[in-house]
Amino acid sequence: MGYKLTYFQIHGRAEPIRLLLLDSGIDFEDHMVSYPDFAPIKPTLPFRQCPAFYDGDLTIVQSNTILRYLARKHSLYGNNDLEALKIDMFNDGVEDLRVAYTNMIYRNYDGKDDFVNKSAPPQLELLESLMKANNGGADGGFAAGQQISFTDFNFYNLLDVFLILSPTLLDNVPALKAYHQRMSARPKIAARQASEDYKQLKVNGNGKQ
Ligand SMILES: N[C@@H](CCC(=O)N[C@@H](CS)C(=O)NCC(=O)O)C(=O)O
Repeated sequence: MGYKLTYFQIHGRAEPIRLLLLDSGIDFEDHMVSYPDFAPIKPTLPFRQCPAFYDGDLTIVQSNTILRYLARKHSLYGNNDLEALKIDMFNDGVEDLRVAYTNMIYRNYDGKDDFVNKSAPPQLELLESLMKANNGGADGGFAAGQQISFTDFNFYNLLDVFLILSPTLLDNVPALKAYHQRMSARPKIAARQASEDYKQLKVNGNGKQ
C-alpha cells in the first residue's frame, strides 16, 4: 500500500510534506478534501486535525512528525546525531516563526504590517545566521548544512509564503533570498510550482495570505 496525504486544498501545513515527497520522487496520493469532506475523517484522527499521513495501516498526524517520519525513512535527517540535532534545532526555529505567522493570519490580520516590518525580520536574521553557522560561516548550502534535509522543505515553503505576504520581506536577508532561489530552482520543485494543481492552492484556509 502506498502513501496517502489527507489535507485541505491549501499550502497550510501540508505543502512542506508535499514538497519533500515530490522533490524526493516518492509516490503518494495527494488527497485534498473540502471542509465538509473532512467532517467524517476528523473524529478518526488523534488530535482531530489534519494533515494526516497514511503509510499502510499507520496513521500519522502533526506535520513536523510526518516530516520527521519521512526524513528517517528516506535519508533526509543528516548522517549522525549531531547533524540530526542541527536539523531539529533549525526546524524548531522555523516552527516558532510559522506559528507566529499563522497566529497573525488567522487571529490578527490587522497586525500584518507589524508582522512584516517588526516581528518577522529579526527572526529571519537569526535563521540566516544559524544557516550560515551550519555551513561553516559561508553562504550557500542548506538550512542545517551541506546536505538537504526535511527542514529545507519546511523552511523553503515558509519563505515562499512570506514572499506572497510581502515580496520584499527577504531583501534584508540576502543569504535567505539566495537560498529561496536555489530551492525554487530544484527541478521537481520548479515543476510543482508551475503546475495547474499548485496554482489552484490557496495559501491559508481563511483565504488570507
Ligand atoms: N500542530 C498541527 C496543527 C494542525 C492544524 O492546525 N490543522 C488545521 C489545518 S492547518 C485543521 O485540521 N483544521 C481543521 C479543524 O481543526 O477542524 C500540525 O502541525 O499538523
